[in-house]
Amino acid sequence: MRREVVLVSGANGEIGHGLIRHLAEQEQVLVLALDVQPLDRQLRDYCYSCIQGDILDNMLLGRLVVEYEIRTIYHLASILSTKAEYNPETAHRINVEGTLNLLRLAVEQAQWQGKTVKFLYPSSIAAYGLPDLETKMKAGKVKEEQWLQPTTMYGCNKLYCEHLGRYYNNYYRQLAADRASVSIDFRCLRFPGLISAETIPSGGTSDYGPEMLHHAAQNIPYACFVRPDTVLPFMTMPDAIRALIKLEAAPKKSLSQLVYNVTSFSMSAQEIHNVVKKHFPNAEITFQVDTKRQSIVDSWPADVDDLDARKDWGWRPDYDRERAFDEFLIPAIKQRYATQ
Ligand code: AKB
Repeated sequence: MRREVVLVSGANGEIGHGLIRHLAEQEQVLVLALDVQPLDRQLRDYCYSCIQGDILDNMLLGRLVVEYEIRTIYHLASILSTKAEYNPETAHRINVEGTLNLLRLAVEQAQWQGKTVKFLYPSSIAAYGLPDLETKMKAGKVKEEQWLQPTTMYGCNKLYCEHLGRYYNNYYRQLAADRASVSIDFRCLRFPGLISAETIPSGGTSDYGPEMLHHAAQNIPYACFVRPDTVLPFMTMPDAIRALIKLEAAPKKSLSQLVYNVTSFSMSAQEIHNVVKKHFPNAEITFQVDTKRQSIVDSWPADVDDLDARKDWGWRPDYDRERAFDEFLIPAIKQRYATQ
C-alpha cells in the first residue's frame, strides 16, 4: 500500500534540518527526504524514507509519484544568491527547472489522489530589487507587490517560481478539454536572512550575519564582507520552521494571497557585531567590504511588511531581536561548539 508522506526536497539544507525534525517529532508525519547528497546521518532516523537524487531527474520523480502518496511538498532545494552568480545558467536550471519538475509532480499526485496537494515554497527578500541605497533607506517596510526588480539570478528565479506557483495553482492547462478539477494548493513565504544555531549557511549573501556568530563561537577571525551600516531583516531558524508549518496548516479560506512576507527583526551589520562581541569578547571581527556582494545586499529591503501574514494566518515570530540572541542563538551556539 502506498503510504501518505510529506516530501522535503533539499533535505540536507539549513531549513531542511530543522523542518524534518519538527515534522517527524511534532507533527508525526512520515517524511520522504530528497537530496542530491546522501542525507546527513543525524536526520535519517527522522525520515520514513531517504532518496538521494536530483530534482532535475524526471525518471526519479516519476518513481516517487508511483511509490508514495504525497500530501504536501516542502520544496527547499535551491542554489543561493552568491553561489548562483558564479554559474547563473546552472542556478537557473536547478532553481527554475527543478521547481517546475516538482510542481508537475504535485499536479500528477493531485490527479492520482483526486485531492489537492499542498506545495510550500520558500521565496526570499532576494525577490526584491531596490535601485539604490538611498531608495532602500527611504522605502521603510516593503510590501509584497513593491520593488520587484531583482538584480540576482537567484532573486529572478525566486520571483519567477512564485509566478509559476500561481500559474499551477490557478491556470494549469487552462484550455485543455480534459482539464482536471483538482490541482495544487501553492503557498509561499518570502523569508528574510535566516540564522540557525545548528548549521552554517553556504552560498548566500545574507550569510555575514550567521557567519559572524559561528566564527566568534569557534574563535576564528571573521572579515565581514558588508559595511557596518548595512541593514537587512533577519529571522531565527525555529521561527522560519514555525512560519512554514503555520502557513501549511492555515485554512485555505483565510488566505488572501499566495505569497506572504514574514520577518522578525532588522539589524545592521554593526549591531550584529556588537551583540556578538558582547557574548564573545575575544571575537576578532573586521569589516572588509566586497563591493559586489555589498551592492546585492543594498538592493534588498532593510525591512518588509508582514501585516498580511499576521492578519490572515496569525503569523508572529517567537524571537524578537533580544530574545533571538540572548535566549536562543547565543546559548545554542555555545552549546553546539562546546560539545565538539
Ligand atoms: C541568500 O543570501 O541568498 C539567502 C536569501 C536572502 O534568500 N539567504
